Amino acid sequence: MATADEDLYPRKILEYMEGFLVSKTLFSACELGVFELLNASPRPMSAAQLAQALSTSEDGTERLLSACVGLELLTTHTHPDGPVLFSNTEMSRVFLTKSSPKSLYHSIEYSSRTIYLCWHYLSDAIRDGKNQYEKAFGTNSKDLFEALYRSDEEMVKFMQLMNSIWNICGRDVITAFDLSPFRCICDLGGCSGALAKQCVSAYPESTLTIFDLPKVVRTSRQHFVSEQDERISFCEGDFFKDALPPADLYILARILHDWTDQRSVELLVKIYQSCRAVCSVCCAGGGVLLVEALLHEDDSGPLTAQLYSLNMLVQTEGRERKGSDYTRLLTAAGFTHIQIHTTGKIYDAILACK
Ligand code: SAM
Ligand code: ASE
Repeated sequence: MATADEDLYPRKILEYMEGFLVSKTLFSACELGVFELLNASPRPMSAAQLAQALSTSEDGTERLLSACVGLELLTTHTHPDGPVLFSNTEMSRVFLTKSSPKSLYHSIEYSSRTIYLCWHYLSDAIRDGKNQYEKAFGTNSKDLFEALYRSDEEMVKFMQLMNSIWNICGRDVITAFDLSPFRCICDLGGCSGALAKQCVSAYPESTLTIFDLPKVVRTSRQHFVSEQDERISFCEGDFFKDALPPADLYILARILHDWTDQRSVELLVKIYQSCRAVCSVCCAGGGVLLVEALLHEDDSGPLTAQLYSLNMLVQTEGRERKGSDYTRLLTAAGFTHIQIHTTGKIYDAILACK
């Protein structure tokens, strides 16, 4: 219950107003290598030692470390006659160091270097109703992914961003439904293959083809998917222009949210036409699995999906949608037996059959 004091003290507004200070503190600590250095160090370090090793000012470093303690990203150790010493918290060690299997380092880097710059033009994006690449980066390509991949370096950064989240919540979306009847699966726009790896590990009888643009497939082969992932193969192409590889199940993870309703239905119709009719257990035909951050039907949340929808406005041609919106798009393309599974984490799953 709100007390009189809380009515007069706008705690939430103050927190929102300065929320970016938190993001920027995290970005800088990651970019400067604070968590990496503390992880490599055999013992806790003082601000002076960190400043020396990172070639940063002692005063600035002290303030950054102190803010990281407030954010519970670092802990302190005090000794009566020595300086305060800092070490990583368990959360920082698991999620902020580059080599950890659950690292979010590259997501944070992409947020800092790309998303933060795009959000500088959020008001313009809302006014114009379209992404702001031209203002933010001087790119005037009409093709969305030519703008997103404006250099090879930027493409690799985007792929690293796409890669990291599936090590944290990929299993939940892949096992939201029993996909074992689908033996031949195609991950359209499968990118770095992180979700594909989760899929073949959860379904030992299935094989998976990653379909993506040629330069993405080349990079994925070189840097992300090893030869040991024997049940994963690749196919280069454009899913709007080229024939799709035949499959029992198509996965579209974070694809439709990049595109308008019209382009989404166009892609779903193509999938409907090339989807094989094999599964007699769960439904009559082949299927499609959508993986997206679903909005609640009554617009009440979740906040993450609402904010992601604004991000889709500044960065893409699409939006986040409700379960009923995806049902409408799938139905328009001919799909039936539509089942929605919300996971309580960022991404949810929708299975539809032919
Ligand atoms: N499915 C991945 C995931 O969830 O991590 C990646 C999603 S990412 C937002 C969109 C993917 O679609 C990128 O890998 C991009 O290269 C691919 N893509 C975009 N346009 C495409 C097209 N016309 N044909 C094939 N792939 C495309
Ligand atoms: C896309 C997904 C993302 C296109 C651009 C993107 C993400 C960030 N930029 O399909 C991942 C989701 N995160 C946010 C903030 O939207």
